[in-house]
Amino acid sequence: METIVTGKNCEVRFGLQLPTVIIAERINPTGRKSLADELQQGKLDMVGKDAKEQVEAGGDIIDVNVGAVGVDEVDMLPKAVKKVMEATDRPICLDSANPKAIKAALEVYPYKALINSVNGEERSLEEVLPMVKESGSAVICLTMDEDGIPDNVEKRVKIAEKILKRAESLGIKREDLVFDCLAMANATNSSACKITLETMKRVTKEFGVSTTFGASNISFGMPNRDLLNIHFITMSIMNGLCAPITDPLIGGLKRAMRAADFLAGKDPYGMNYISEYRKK
Ligand code: THG
Repeated sequence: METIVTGKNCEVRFGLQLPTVIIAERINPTGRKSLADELQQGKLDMVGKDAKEQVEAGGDIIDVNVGAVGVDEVDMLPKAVKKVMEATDRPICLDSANPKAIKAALEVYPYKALINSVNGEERSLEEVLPMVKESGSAVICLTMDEDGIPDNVEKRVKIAEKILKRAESLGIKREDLVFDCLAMANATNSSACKITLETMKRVTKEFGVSTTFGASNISFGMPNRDLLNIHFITMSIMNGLCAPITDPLIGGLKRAMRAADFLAGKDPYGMNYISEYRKK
C-alpha cells in the first residue's frame, strides 16, 4: 500500500515498503514568537522562506500551521498555502484543528493535499471525512477521541479501527489514511515511546496502513532534544513509521534516516543511503 500526495509537477509517495519521507514542521507559530508576530500582522515572508529552506534541507511535504492567538486561521491558512505554493512545488500538509480553515485551504490548493487531521471524536469524523472524500485528499488520523489520548495501546488501536471503518464506509481509500499513533513526552511517562511504537506495529500489521507522528513531542523537557528526536525516528522506522512530522534542519537527521531505511529494508541496495553519503 502506498500513500500519494502531490504538488505542482511533484508527487510524493510513502508507505511501509518505501523510503521514509519528512513532513517538514517549521511553518508553525508554536514556540516561534517571530513567526506568530508576522502572522498576526498578516505577513507571510517567513512562511515563504521557511518553505524554501526546509525543501533545501530535505523536507518532502510542507506542513502549514498558522494557529496562534490573534490569527484568523480561516483567512490566513489559504494565504499561507498560496505563499508556500509560490515558494516550492512540494505537496502541502494542511495542519489545523479548525475544519473551516482546512476547507478554505482546500479551495485554493489544486493538488492532492494531506489533511492534518481527523480523530475518533464523532464531531471530527462528521466534519472532516466528507471533506477528505470530496477533495480526494489524504488525511492524518489521530488515535485519540473525546476522552483524550489513551495511555494504552489497545485503546489507540480501537480508535484507529473506528476511524478506518468510518472512512472506508464513505468510500475513502485505505491508502489515503495516515495513522498518527501519537508521541507524548517520555519525561512524563517513561512508557510513552514504547506505547507509540507498539501501537504503530499493531496498526501497520493489522490494517496495512501508512503512519506518521509529531516526533518532537517525545523529547519535551529534556536536554539535547535533537539527539532524542533522531533516535526516536530511527527506532520507529523499524516499527512501521513512514512519514514523521519533524524539522528537516536538524543536523544529522537525514543521514540517520537513510541509515535506518537501509537497515529496515526500505532502501534495497542502499542507493539512497549512498547518495546521502556522497552529499557530504
Ligand atoms: N501530530 C500531527 N500534527 C502535528 C503534531 C502531531 N502538528 C503540530 C505538531 N504536532 C508538530 N509540529 C511542531 C512544530 C513545531 C514544534 C513542535 C512541533 C516546535 N517548535 C519549536 C519550539 O517550540 O521550541 C520552535 C523551534 C524554532 O524556533 O526553531 O517545537 O503530533 N498529526
